[in-house]
Amino acid sequence: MSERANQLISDILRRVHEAIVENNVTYEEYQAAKQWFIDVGAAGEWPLFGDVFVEHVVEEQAFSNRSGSQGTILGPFHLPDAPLLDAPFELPHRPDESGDRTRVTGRVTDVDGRPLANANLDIWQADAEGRYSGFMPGPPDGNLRGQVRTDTDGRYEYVTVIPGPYTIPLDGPTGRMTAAAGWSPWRPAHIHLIVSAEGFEPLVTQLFIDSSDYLDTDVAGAVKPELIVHPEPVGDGEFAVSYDFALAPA
Ligand code: MBD
Ligand code: FE
Repeated sequence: MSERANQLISDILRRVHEAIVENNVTYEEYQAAKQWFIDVGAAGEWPLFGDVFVEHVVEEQAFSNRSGSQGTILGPFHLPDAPLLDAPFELPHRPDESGDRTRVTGRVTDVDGRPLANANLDIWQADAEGRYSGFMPGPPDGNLRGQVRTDTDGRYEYVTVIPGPYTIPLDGPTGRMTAAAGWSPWRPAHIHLIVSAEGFEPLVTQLFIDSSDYLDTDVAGAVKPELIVHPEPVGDGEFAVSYDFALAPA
């Protein structure tokens, strides 16, 4: 028996019990909730549900006192072992990949601004239609997933396309719950990154595109103002974004 488990489980159940009493929950509502739990499991949506509705509070709590750049939630769509890219550092994509072509550049430093050479950036994102490779029909395996390393000045760059906003599946139990509550099911357009370097805390974060809808109504509650970027047109229909990451010591 773990005192931590006793404390946490008791506290969560007490709050559920209080919600039932305060809202006069009926037997019909209890049976519907039980069926909904079953449906979430059958649909394989517990990771989605957790990362959309719970993870942001864990992230804020875990890292509220960390120095360096802001992080945000990991979400359910990271895959390990994305290819390490060489110049010209283009995330793998289809020949006719839609979306505005964009070069992302910047530096990785420690919290005092000293450059970190050979830091790793593990990058993944949805395509222009909001679909993640490996999880949704459409994009081929590995699409818009890759890793790059910083040079001796701590500089990195990669080329991608601006992702589209993402909606949680509307026909599944998580989407049905969201619709029942009258909430928006959308996440604003974002690029995921894990920035890591020897001797530093890995930074799990996202960059949000400032022209996207839903920045103020992210269903996952994961937008932070410091993480919103403005892609600048650089001609020929292409864009550029610059963003620097400062890593906290391990
Ligand atoms: C996403 O793309 C995402 O980043 C999160 C956190 C949850 C659902 C979909
Ligand atoms: Fe995402």
